Amino acid sequence: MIESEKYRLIRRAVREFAKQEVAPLAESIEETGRIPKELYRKMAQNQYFGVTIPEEYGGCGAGYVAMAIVMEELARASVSATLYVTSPNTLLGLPILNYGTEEQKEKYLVPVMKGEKEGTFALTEPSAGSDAATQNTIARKDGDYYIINGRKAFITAAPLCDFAVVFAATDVSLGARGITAFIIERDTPGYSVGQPERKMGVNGSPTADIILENVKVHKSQILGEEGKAFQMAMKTLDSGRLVVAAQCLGIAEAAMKEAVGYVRQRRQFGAALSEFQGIQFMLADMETKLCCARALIYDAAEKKDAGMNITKEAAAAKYFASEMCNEIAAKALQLHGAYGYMKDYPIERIFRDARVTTIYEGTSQILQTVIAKQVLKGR
Ligand code: COS
Repeated sequence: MIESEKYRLIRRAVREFAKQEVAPLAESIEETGRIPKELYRKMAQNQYFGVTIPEEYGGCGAGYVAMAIVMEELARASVSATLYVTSPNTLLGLPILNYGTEEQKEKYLVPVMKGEKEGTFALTEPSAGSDAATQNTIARKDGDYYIINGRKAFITAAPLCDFAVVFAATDVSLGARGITAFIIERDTPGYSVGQPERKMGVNGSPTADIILENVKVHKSQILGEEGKAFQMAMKTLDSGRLVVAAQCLGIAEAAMKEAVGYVRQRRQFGAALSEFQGIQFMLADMETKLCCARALIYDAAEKKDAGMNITKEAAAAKYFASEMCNEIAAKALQLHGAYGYMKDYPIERIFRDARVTTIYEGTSQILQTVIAKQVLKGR
């Protein structure tokens, strides 16, 4: 299916865009800490922010196989650039699309698709990472309003965003069933953003805390139903994890390309490294794992497009692909020897960018528990 004419055309177009528009800026994106406005505008124009979002809200409704292709191709050029694409298509866009009122979709989703507004998904807290249901951000009802206090941590693009979908406990005694999501605009009194974190990789997308101090929001800013936001977050993460897996595939492809290019030209002991069988064994193992990840990812994407539940498939794809891209990036760096440790070679950045993928949108260990739960339920 991914070799059909339709998907081949999409891949060719995105690959060309990544090569012409993104790759030449990859280093400067890291240095400036964000993608240039012009690139952001071009991404919006190409509808990369709405691959999974229907046309009526400004997307192109091309589905998850197409989304995986877009992610894979863009990630080959710049992982930071893909972070601007994941949020509108999954963590931010899907809750608004699937649970928002028409008014909320018009006000928040449509401008995001056009690249006129940026938003983010604020679930994680300093002490609620893997244990996402134990929210310490509290929303206290006050007539038609809620007063929200708390701190959200490691929030993607927080310094750039106009609004956030913030998760908060409206009834702590109910645990996962007492969590509600609110759309909160950045200029609401009491909403502030922390200093951008100093990160190991993906430095072209700023990450920061969102601090909420007596933030007063009207009940019309609730996204979905009161107390139902945890399930909403989990369902959204199923799609998010699939898209991160495709990002990992692009990272691994980039690492392979660097490794192959290097071992072909580097000569030691009178021969190119590529002529040594030990090196060939390494490349063979790397390529085999990459192909396994590709199969898992596109199988999950086809199932998602067919309307199936992909909790297990998305977790397995992200678990395998993120571990795989770290292994391949590490081996590709190893094949470069000391040169790979130098910032002059792209593999140094690829290696650092890969590292976060086994952590965000569910650590490998959490994904193992998700997969195990599904396996035990289904047999
Ligand atoms: N789809 C729909 N509903 C889901 C779901 C899914 N994939 N996963 C869980 N739920 C529902 C459960 O059915 C349950 O609903 P009921 O209360 O109606 O029974 C509810 O959510 C609570 O589920 P569970 O008991 O499994 O919750 P836990 O607190 O044990 O947490 C994990 C489950 C650990 C899997 C979850 O907290 C998680 O994914 N943590 C990682 C968070 C993460 O990825 N953070 C990254 C932030 S975004 S960068």
